[in-house]
Amino acid sequence: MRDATDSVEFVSQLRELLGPDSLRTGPDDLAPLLADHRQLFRGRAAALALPDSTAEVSRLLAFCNTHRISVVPQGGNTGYCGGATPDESGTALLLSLRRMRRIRAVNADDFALVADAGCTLAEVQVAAEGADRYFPLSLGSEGSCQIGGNLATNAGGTAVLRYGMMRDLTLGIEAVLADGSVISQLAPLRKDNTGYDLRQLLIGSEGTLGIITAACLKLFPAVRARATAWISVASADQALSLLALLRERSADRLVTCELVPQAALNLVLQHIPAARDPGTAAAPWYLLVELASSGEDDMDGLLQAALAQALERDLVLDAALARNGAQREDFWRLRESVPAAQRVAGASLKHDISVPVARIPEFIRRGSALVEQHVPEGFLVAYGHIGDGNLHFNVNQRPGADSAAFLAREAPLKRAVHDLVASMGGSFSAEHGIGQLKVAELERYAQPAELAAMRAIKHALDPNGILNPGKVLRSTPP
Ligand code: FAD
Ligand code: 2HG
Ligand code: ZN
Repeated sequence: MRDATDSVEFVSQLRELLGPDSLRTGPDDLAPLLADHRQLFRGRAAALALPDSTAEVSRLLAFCNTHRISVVPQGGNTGYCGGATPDESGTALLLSLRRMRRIRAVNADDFALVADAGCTLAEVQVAAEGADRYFPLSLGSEGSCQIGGNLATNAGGTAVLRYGMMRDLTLGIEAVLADGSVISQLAPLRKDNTGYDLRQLLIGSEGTLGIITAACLKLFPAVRARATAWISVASADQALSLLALLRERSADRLVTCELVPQAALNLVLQHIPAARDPGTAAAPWYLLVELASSGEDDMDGLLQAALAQALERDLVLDAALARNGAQREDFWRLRESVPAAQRVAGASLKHDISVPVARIPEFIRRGSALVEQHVPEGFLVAYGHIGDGNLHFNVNQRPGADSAAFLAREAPLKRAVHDLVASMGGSFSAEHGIGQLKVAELERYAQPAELAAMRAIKHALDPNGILNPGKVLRSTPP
C-alpha cells in the first residue's frame, strides 16, 4: 500500500473478500497489538485480518500480493525482537490466526498431533496429555504464545536439553506462501527425503517467507515420574561439571538444567509476591534441575544418588529436592519469574547468547568483566538454559541509577558482548530470533555467503517483499 488513501480502498475490498468477521479496523481491536511485549517497538496498521481457515489466508495473501500490501503476522505477541510489530507507515495489514485454534487430530499410535497455528502452546500440551502423550516444548509464555509463533521463531525453552527446539519437534507444516499458494505437509512422517526441506526453511523464518497455518507435531510417551531439585553451587565451573555428572548418572533423563544467579533470585524474591525462598544455602549460583521418565522409575532416588556423588566431589554446596507438586511449582516459579522480576525492577539490557556448552564459565568470566567496564549503572543478571549453552546475559539498572545514563550503555555493551560471543564461536541470538531488533547484528555477524543465500531465498519466495518487511533482512525498496 502506498498511502492512506490506498489503505481505505484496499481495506473495503478486503472486507468484501473476507467478510466482516475477518477484518477489523477499530482502534480497540488494533491498539493492543501495535507494540511488542518488551515495549521496544510501536507501529501502526491499516487493519487486522482474522481469517478462520487456510483457504481464507490463501485468498488474503493472493490479494495482498497483487496489490503490494505488506502483511505482518502476529501470534501471541510474546516475541522478544519486535518481529510481530508493524512499522510506523500505517499501511500494513496485521494478520492474526487466533480464530484458527482447532486441534485437528491427535494420533497416539503415531505419537503425533496436528494443530492449527492459532492454538496456544498450552492448548497443545493439554491435547497431548488427553491422549496420554507429552508435548515437551515449554516456555514461560506458554499460556499466550501460539504454535505459529513458536514455529516462526523456532522457540527453545526449558526442555531443549532432552527434546530439542521447535524444529526438532515438528514433523510437518502447512503454510501459505506470499502468492497465496498452499504447501501442505501434515503427514506424521518420521522419514521423508524428497527434495529440499521446505518445512525446515519456514521454521524460524519469522513470518518473512510464509504464513504457517498448521503443524504436525511430535509427541512422546507421557511422563510418569519426575524429580526436581534446587541446588546451590559455588561457581559456573561447578554448575557445568554438575550438568555433565547428572547427564551421565541419569542415563540422559535430565530434561532441564537452568542456571540462576543470586542477583536473579533476589529480584524474584523481592518483586514476585508468590515467590518463596527455596531454603538452600545462599550461593553465587543456583541450578534448577529436573529428571523425567516415562517409566515408573525412582527419579527421586536417582537424583539423590547423583547429588550425593556431586557432594563428595565438592560440586554442590547444598540442594533441596521438591517433596511434592507444590514445592516443584515453587522451584519452577523462581526460574520462570526472572523475566517478570527484571521488568518490575526497571530497565534492562538483554542479550540472548549461546556458546559451546563447555565454554559457558569462560564466557561468564569474560562477559562479566565487560559489564563492569561498560555499565557502572547496572548489575549482571545472567541466567538461563546452561544445558544448551544459552544464557540470557542481561543487565539491570541499579536502584537509583540514572536511567538515561544506563540506557546510553546499550550500544557499546551490545557490541562488546556480541563480539565476544562471535570470538568464542557462539551466536548472538540463541532462541529469540532476529525480528527487527537484530537485523544489523545479522548483517554484521553472518557470513557474506549466508546473507546472500538468505536474500536470494527471500526474493524467490516473496518477490514483492510483502511478508513481514524489514524483519530478519532489511527491506529493499520495491
Ligand atoms: P509473536 O511474538 O506473535 O511473533 C513472533 C514472530 O513470529 C514474528 O516475527 C511473527 O511475525 C511471526 N509469526 C507469528 N505467527 C506466525 C504464523 N502463524 N506464521 C508465520 N509467522 C508467524 N522464547 C524461547 O525461545 N524460549 C523461552 O524460554 C522463552 N521464554 C519466554 C518467557 C516469557 C515470559 C516471554 C514473554 C517470552 C518468552 N519467549 C521465549 C519468547 C516468545 O514467547 C517465543 O519467541 C514465542 O515462540 C513467540 O510466540 P508468539 O506466538 O508470541 O509469536
Ligand atoms: C527465558 O528463558 C526467556 O526466561 C526470556 O527466554 C529471557 O527475558 C529474557 O531475557
Ligand atoms: Zn530463554
